[in-house]
Amino acid sequence: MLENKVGMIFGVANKRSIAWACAESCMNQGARLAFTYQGERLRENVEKLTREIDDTLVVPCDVTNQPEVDAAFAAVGEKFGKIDFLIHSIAFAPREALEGEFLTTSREAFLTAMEISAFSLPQLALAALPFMNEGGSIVTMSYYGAEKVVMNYNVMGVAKAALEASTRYLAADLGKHGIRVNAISAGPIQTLSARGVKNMGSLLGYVGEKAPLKRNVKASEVGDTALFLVSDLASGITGETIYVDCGYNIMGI
Ligand code: 0WD
Repeated sequence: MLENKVGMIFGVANKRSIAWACAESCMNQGARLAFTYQGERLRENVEKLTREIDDTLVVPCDVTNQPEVDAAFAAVGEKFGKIDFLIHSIAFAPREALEGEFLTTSREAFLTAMEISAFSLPQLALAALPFMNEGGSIVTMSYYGAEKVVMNYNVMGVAKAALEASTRYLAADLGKHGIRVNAISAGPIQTLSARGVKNMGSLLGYVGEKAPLKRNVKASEVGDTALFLVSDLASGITGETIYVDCGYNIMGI
């Protein structure tokens, strides 16, 4: 399905990362991929995970470092000559902002969460534009806390709301270039980032019971939806937020 397509994957921290599930789904369908990692801390993990992959590229890219972002795109452009799709699967907020009341969020935590979790989407889309000369597809990861209050999710919910709005504005800007932009609103999954949210364990239990499918979603299911969105099967879809949450979001009382 993705033969001759080149993708750039942001947000692999380890094998549990949603970005890694997306990468596996896309590679199974023939995509060639470039991976970025945030800082030396994660370099070894990503290099180990990607060691067996033929024809790949692994480059550092911390989104708070613009020269590093530019260098990452230049390296991918040089190796592959183009980018067909981009998976944006990164977010961050200081741990102390992910518990207690939203009311007391510091200016610093608010701005950090917004910069890394929301601004990075238009930032990376702009950097990708010169390389998406045959059109393209951009997919980002959101969460239900963007639209409803989820205890402890706090400033990350506000950042996800900005991310979903950014998805729509980018879709409007980039449609004329044949570039589609969509978000996946994933149900809770036990990953490194998720462990930063207080009481994640009980949230998983609650959601798994209440969701129509009576379970939590798997990272591979999010990966397969990302595959669909970057493939030509989704050629008429842009600006959407698609739920991959075992149906949790449709439930009322
Ligand atoms: O329940 C979940 N796990 C859900 C996650 C439900 C719904 C949405 N999401 C979202 C997250 O908010 C995030 O946007 O999915 C995305 C991926 O999250 P993940 O796979 O759950 O978490 P993880 O494996 O930790 O990947 C996120 C990565 C970072 O990992 P750590 O844990 O080291 O912070 O985002 C990257 C980093 O690799 N990241 C950055 N990348 C570039 N520059 C930066 C940065 N400044 N900061 C974090």
